[in-house]
Amino acid sequence: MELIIGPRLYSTWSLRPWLVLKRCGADFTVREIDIHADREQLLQVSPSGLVPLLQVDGETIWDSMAISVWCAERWPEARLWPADAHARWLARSAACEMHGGFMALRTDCGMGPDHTMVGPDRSPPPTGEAVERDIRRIVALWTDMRARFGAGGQYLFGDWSIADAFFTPVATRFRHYQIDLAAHGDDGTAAAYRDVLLAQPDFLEWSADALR
Ligand SMILES: N[C@@H](CCC(=O)N[C@@H](CS)C(=O)NCC(=O)O)C(=O)O
Repeated sequence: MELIIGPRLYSTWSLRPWLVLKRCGADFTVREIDIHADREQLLQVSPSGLVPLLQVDGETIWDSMAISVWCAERWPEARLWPADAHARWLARSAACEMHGGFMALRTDCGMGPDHTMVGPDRSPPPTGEAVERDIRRIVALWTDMRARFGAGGQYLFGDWSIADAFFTPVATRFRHYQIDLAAHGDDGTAAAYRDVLLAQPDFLEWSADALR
């Protein structure tokens, strides 16, 4: 089984299914393609011209959410969605909102050049109504889900789930762009959750590999 990804430094879409596969304990190899410098290699393997892709059982599964859902089917014991039905409905809603939305945040706060960067070299916070709206919405979503379903653990729905994989790149953006969550309605819950995502061991492994 091979996961084909873009450069670890900025391919946020690649990070998500990689975290999910790690969580499953999957035995997989990784092929990193420089998607801008090596378009030819990308187009040879990718029907959509995008990464990530999972090559498995003679098929190429494309799209980070499709790969994550495939993992949830293949490894039910990994409990990639919450066991509680209400939590599960909303975990899927939250992950899908991230997968399909927050365009202003994505546009104004690109992942590069270095999502692991901390200290004085970090980028200044973005300005603009649309990105402010996205940040407020994420703070409200995180706060609400943590309050309702987070009691059993540190993650959005208690135990780690696919929703956490999808929000990890948001946490890196909040750190990199020095976004003051309190100024966007946070009572401390969202900042604490951001820090949990940034300290998750698999994410730290990805970050270390990215800087190698
Ligand atoms: N909805 C897709 C989005 C994938 C995507 O946009 N991937 C970016 C890399 S982070 C890409 O392959 N870009 C290559 C290009 O635009 O040429 C998913 O979830 O996998």
